[in-house]
This record gives sequence, C-alpha cells and structure tokens, in this order.
Amino acid sequence: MKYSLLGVALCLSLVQPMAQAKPLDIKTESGKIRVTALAEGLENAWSLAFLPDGTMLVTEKPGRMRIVTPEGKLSEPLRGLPKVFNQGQAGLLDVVLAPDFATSKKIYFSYSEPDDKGKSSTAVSFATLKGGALENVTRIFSQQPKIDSGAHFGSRLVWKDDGTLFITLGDRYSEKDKAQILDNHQGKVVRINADGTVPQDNPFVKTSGALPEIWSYGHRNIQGAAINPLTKKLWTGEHGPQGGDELNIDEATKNYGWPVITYGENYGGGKIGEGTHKAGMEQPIYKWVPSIATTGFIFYTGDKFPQWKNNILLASLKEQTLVRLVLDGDKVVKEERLLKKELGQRLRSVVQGPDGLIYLVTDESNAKILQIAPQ
Ligand SMILES: [Ca+2]
Repeated sequence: MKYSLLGVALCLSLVQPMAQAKPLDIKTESGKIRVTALAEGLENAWSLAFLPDGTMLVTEKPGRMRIVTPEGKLSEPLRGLPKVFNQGQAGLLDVVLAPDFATSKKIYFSYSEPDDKGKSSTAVSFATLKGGALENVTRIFSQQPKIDSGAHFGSRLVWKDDGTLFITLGDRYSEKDKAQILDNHQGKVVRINADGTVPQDNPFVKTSGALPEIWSYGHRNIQGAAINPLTKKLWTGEHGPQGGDELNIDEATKNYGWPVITYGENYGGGKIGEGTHKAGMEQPIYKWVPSIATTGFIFYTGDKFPQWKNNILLASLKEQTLVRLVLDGDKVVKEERLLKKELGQRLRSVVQGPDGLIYLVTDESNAKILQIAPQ
C-alpha cells in the first residue's frame, strides 16, 4: 500500500499555518477586486463547502478532505474516507452539505472508485461529519460500468429544489460512443434521491434497456453545474475536446450530442463525429473555441458585488481565469475574464461564501483557497 504510506507522509508535512502571501488587486470592468490567499499547502484542491460555523470543508484530489478555519489553518485529513483511485484526472472530487445538514450533519462527496482489477468509475457516498472523522460512510451511487481509464470522471453534485441530487458524469474518454447509449452511465447526468434510490419521475424509468438514474445524455465531461436561481433549471458546463467547451441548460430526456456533434476536434487536429448540428440533439447555449477547460461555476446571488447579481462566475483550468458571464434570460450576452493569468494558477472550483464573497480553489501541487472581495 505504497500510496497510503505516501499519503500519510504528505498529510503530515502539509499542515501549515495561514497563508502569508500579499493580496493582489485586479482591475475589472466594474471596479477593483482584491484576491487574497486564505490558505495554502493543499494538493490539487478540488472542491470547497462552507460549514455553518464559518469553517470550510475542502477536498484534495489525491484523496484527502480537511476542515479549514477562516484564518487558513488546515486540519489533519478527516478519517474514514473510502479508498479513492488517484491517477490522471481521478481522485476525490466534489463535496456538498446535505440540505438538512444542520440536523443530520451529513455531507455528500464524489470520487473515483477503483475495483480490484485496475478499473474505476465515479461514485458518490454520504457520511456523517463528527469531529475529525466521517462516520456511517454509505455509498449511494456507482457509475456503471467501471472502465480502464484515468480520465473524464466529471463530477459535480447539485441539489434540485425537490431534494433530489444531480450527479454529473464523464464519458471516461476511451469509450466516448457510450455517451449516446442509455444502458450505461458514461457521459450522463443522473438524478437520485438523497438515499440513493431512483426517483420514480425520472425520465427514463419506463424506457426498456435504459438505466433509470439517467436524466440527460450525450455529454463529454461535466465538471461544472449549478441551479439557475431565477429559473430553477440545472445548468452544466463540460470540457470539449480540442475546442468546443460548452455551457448547457440541462433538461430531462435531452441529448447533448457528444460525440456525434461538437464544436471541437481531436487533439492535434482531425474531425470528430458528424459536424456541429443534428436534429434531436441540443445546441450549447454558449461555447468556447478554443477551449478554456471549463470547470466549476456558480450563479452569483450575494450583495458584495451587486453589479454581478445572477451572473455566472466560472473557473478555467487552462486559461487560469475566472470568467464572468452576463445573462439575458437563457442567453449569454457578455463575457468578461476577471483574471488574466495574474495568479498563474489553474482554478478548479468557485463558491459563494455565506459572507457574499467569492472563494476559489486551485489545482496546483501547492493549492490555495483564494478569497475575492471588492477593493
Ligand atoms: Ca454538446
């Protein structure tokens, strides 16, 4: 078990006091913002969730979850996580609180789950948070089938207003054609109840040969998802191939086209599929060509940046930017890149804090939690 020994060694060396780096002031179209590193010493941070006491849960891709104080002090890794496959894009991924966290103390998290033959897929578990440990860890979803691939795991966890849970998944890269077939979970958005059972109003429950968890299909690798606060609809963002990152309004039964239609091409060039449009397949509502490597996003609803109300704030890995998208109904009418590589860090997730400020986590070997405030 060389991985776990290495993990322990890294964990011990990574516990550090608060970050000391100087804040960075950046000019935007609507005033200056100040970016402050709240914490560092994380490894490929993936997701962040605020707890009611003002501390934060943070996941690290190699398979650790910690609690971070507002001053940036990292806890030891929480005990009790399941075994996580950590290779390529695999690892510990998203974390969210249960809607009833105040009473249940339950959290939900997604991760790459290995089998004993070297294959893997995306899984979701819930657990009770108690002190420095996760208790009663219960797996409620396991993407089928497991694949011999270290790529395209998704995933985001988003609560629908009816208490069901959306899980966004990837096509697992090596078997992309399966995104068009409903007998598997590759390249799908799925919807489950909080206990892992299937909602009986899911769109393919009565479709012969279809897996009943499926909500929508024809996706490549969805690493961003959020509910639009005005329409209550699910919006998702997915990595395209070379070119063709997409933002979609993700609705039940719909086919989002991958790999039959795309605005991208193979890495190094070469056509994928049939073109950009096809009857019965949805068009993205916005796309990036060339790709920015779109990942986590939010709809901003706080009061600290009133000029950004209901805008999308979206993280980019490759372009190391925070994108602001202005919407008019279901249309994107403007894009501003709030950061222009000043940080030099790949951004993985965006969260709105309970204070209305904006928090980012970075995908770096010395990963940070960043806070954005009006200057
Ligand atoms: Ca598409």
